[in-house]
Amino acid sequence: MQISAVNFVLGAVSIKQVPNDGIPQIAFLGRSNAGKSSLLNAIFKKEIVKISKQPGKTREINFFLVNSPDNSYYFVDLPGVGYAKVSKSMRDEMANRIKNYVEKAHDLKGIVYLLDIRHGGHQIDFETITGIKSAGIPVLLVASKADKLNQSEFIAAKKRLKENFCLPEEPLAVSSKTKKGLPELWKEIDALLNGAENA
Ligand SMILES: Nc1nc2c(ncn2[C@@H]2O[C@H](COP(=O)(O)OP(=O)(O)OP(=O)(O)O)[C@@H](O)[C@H]2O)c(=O)[nH]1
Ligand SMILES: [Mg+2]
Repeated sequence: MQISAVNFVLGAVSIKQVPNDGIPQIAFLGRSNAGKSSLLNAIFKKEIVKISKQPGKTREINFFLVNSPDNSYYFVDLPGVGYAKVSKSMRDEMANRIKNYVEKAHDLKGIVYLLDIRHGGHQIDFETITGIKSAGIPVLLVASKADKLNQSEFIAAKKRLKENFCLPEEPLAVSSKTKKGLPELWKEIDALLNGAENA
């Protein structure tokens, strides 16, 4: 997909602020520090999304309006799930914000769920993915930070994720640093936008 323009539209803190204008939305979710914001910058080919070495950086539901020559979409950067180093009330508030969004956003077509390729999946990942699926939203599981592993570790990690998450095939692995897997990710996002079921 060709992008002609990307603009930050708003950071929503409640479902009332979520755009409800019929433009399809694709959201990016995963544990804090999984690389959601970096991946969006890599897709957009510009540093429009704030990232930081400090996990828990993204707190709002951030909407980016993406224009391609034929269409418009929102790409949505969600707060990280399960970040331990914020207060329990803040963690609960963010979990509720995500849950409300996933359950109530009319135009949400699918969620790209990022997992750091070096981790096999945590309890919070399994729980969150189950929650999204029970809300009827398709989930595309994607392994992030592929550049962090050597070839044999990479092969083993993808196999492990397939087994742990009972996937029909090995997950797509991407790197925001080297741009590995980004063309394939576009194809998968296109399928979500066109209503294909995943994972
Ligand atoms: N080597 C490498 N580092 C990455 C990659 N993607 C992200 N990072 C680094 O991982 C850290 C976290 O990245 P973010 O994109 O902020 O992660 P996030 O999932 O948005 O984090 P929260 O906003 O806290 O939920 C940053 O230091 C990034 O530079 C990648 O593909 N390769
Ligand atoms: Mg972020």
